[in-house]
Amino acid sequence: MLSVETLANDVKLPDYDRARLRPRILHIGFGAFHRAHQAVCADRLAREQQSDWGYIECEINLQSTSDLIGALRKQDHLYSVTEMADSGKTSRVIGALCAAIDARTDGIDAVIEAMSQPEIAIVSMTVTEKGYCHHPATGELNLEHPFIQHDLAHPDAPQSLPGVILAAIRRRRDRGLPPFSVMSCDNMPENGHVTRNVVVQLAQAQDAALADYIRQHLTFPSTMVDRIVPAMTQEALDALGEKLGCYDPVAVQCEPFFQWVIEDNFVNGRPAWEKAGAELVQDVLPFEEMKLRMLNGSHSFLAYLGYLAGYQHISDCMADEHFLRAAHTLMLAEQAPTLRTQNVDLNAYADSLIARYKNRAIKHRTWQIASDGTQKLPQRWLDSIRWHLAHQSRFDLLALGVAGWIRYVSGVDEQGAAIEINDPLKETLAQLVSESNDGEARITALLSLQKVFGEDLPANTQFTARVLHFYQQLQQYGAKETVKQVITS
Ligand code: NAI
Ligand code: CS2
Repeated sequence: MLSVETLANDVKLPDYDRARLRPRILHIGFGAFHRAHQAVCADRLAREQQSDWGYIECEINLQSTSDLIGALRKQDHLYSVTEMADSGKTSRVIGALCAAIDARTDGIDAVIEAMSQPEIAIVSMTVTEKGYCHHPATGELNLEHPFIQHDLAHPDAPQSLPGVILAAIRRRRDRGLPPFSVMSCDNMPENGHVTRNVVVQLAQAQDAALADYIRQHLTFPSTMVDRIVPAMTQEALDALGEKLGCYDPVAVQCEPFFQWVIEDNFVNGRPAWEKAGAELVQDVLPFEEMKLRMLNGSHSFLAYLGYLAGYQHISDCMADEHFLRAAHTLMLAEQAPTLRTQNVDLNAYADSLIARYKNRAIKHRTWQIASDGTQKLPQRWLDSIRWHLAHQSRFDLLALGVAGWIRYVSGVDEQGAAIEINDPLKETLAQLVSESNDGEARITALLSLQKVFGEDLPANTQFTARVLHFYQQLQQYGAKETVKQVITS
């Protein structure tokens, strides 16, 4: 347990009056990223600007097996964040959290009730792409999703993120309380619009007047969020405990880099985030697209091809000059031309991403980034591929990425060992794989997933032929050699 008494001298502590904090933001999804990003920003504001914006942390994921909220409560809602650079590590204890609720132990009504307190002005979330229960290809609510089906039948005891937000909006409206702003901090393009869509569409299916109320009174600002925060392992926690002077089960490690671009559109006030390193803008989309395609797009490429090549971490991929060049070329030759970004030096941005990927102090597993591919591919690769098809330009690395993903979800690595696939459509993927012969039939089967590839891409022979070509190269030469051939040809 984190204990302030035994902490090493070089660990920075919250040196402000924590009792001054008010629970004004409720965050859903107490994952590694939120702990190292938004909570750090609130801590800095409290420390440097005497801000009183504190957090209530909530978990609504009934399938989760971790007890981070329980551990956090035991240590007075304090935990540590350690920034890791090749040049050294710095640790800080974060004090911006006021309370924490876990739906599994406290019940979902405790979460909805906390969201319905008059002081709550913002509800934010990091629940991974799959938490939105939407169709990744279209951004529309998936009405067949089991959680959504449940919530339609039990609107007062919801299980899905849209259902929980909706129940709280209803309760606040019925009590005559002002609405809150809803801010997604997940890696999706127009994440505010996706969140608004799923909440309004669920409301529409239940109560049209409530849907109208949301359209008129709530805002869903979009955000671009960036900081590499790998999942903690037991080994990392143990090693960190030595450095901290006590074992902190809620600890996270991250890179020093931090970026947060926020659409300035809040109905009930907001912290002065701009005083703690965030940028408040009118339109986040160009920033989101740039980050999703150049950073996340190259990350996913390195994840699938790197995993197949036997590289455990992103920094291991960077030690292979062909993988490094492939990632850099993917960013600049195949992603940058598709962007609407203006006034940003994309060459410098690509260089800075490569420098971040080289950070060996960060152990970011290719396997972790390879998870949930069905939720990530559309915004990271497929929209860019559509752009290239429309402009008749080359997209070899993107096509190789898709071939690598198909090879990866086939479930067997290049040494014949099983790959542990982590994806909400895992069963569907396994079925498509088992019912198709390896080769062209496998490509056709997986690209037929309309939820991911839409109707247009599977019907485009230029696209399917390119993917098939690289799939065959991967079968024949393996990932390491194929990346080398593509980048040196
Ligand atoms: P994590 O695995 O530590 O946390 C995931 C969180 O999502 C947990 O709180 C979990 O309970 C919740 N969750 C998962 N499925 C859910 C569902 N169906 N309904 C409600 N909650 C659900 O992952 P981490 O690192 O915190 O990343 C979370 C998200 O944050 C990513 O998917 C991404 O969108 C965003 N992000 C992550 C970055 C990173 O480097 N880790 C950087 C930038 C953004
Ligand atoms: C990664 C991201 O897990 C993934 O899919 O690409 O979480 C990435 O680390 C962040 O977006 C960096 O900000």
